Amino acid sequence: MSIRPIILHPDPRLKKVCAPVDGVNDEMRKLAEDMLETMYDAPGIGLAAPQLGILKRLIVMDCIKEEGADPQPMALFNPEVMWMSEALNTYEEGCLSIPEQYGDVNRPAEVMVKWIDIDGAACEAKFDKLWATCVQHEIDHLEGKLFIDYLKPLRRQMITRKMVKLKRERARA
Ligand code: K2U
Ligand code: ZN
Repeated sequence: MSIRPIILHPDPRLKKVCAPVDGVNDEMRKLAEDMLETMYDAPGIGLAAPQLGILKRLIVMDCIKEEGADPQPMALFNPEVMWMSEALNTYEEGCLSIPEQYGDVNRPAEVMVKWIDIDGAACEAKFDKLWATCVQHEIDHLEGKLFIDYLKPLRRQMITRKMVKLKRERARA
């Protein structure tokens, strides 16, 4: 298992539509493990393959935040939203590719998602609360969409300008 560097916005790889995973093989299982290790190290509650520069439709999540509760790591290959509730939920989102920046995003409160799991089995489940927000945030990454795309243009531009400055400073360090 290895912790891999997380790509920071702005980066063209974060704006691409990712290709489906054709077959859950050992290479894809290793990638899922590395993504989970990278996510826990960040720390975060979700991570999408394009955030590691791999333009494949794979996301990982573990939205269990209660101290002492058992972790609930999930790897979802080729996730698809099959149904969305009409009810919406607002959550102040962040992103590991846009550190220290937050903004309110409205999303459907519940979603039904189907995917292929780490054993290659077809799965389907309904997500609510933070899991629903997270799975939609991660599937957006597979479509090249970031949470800042839901914010007002001026706020999005201000965040992007801050990230350009941060990346320039990190490159100099
Ligand atoms: O995709 C990512 O960058 C991972 C995000 C996922 C996420 C963002 C907003 C709301 C839910 C999930 C990171 O986990 S951001 C860090 C974080 C940690 C705890 C709670 C919310 C966000
Ligand atoms: Zn993100």
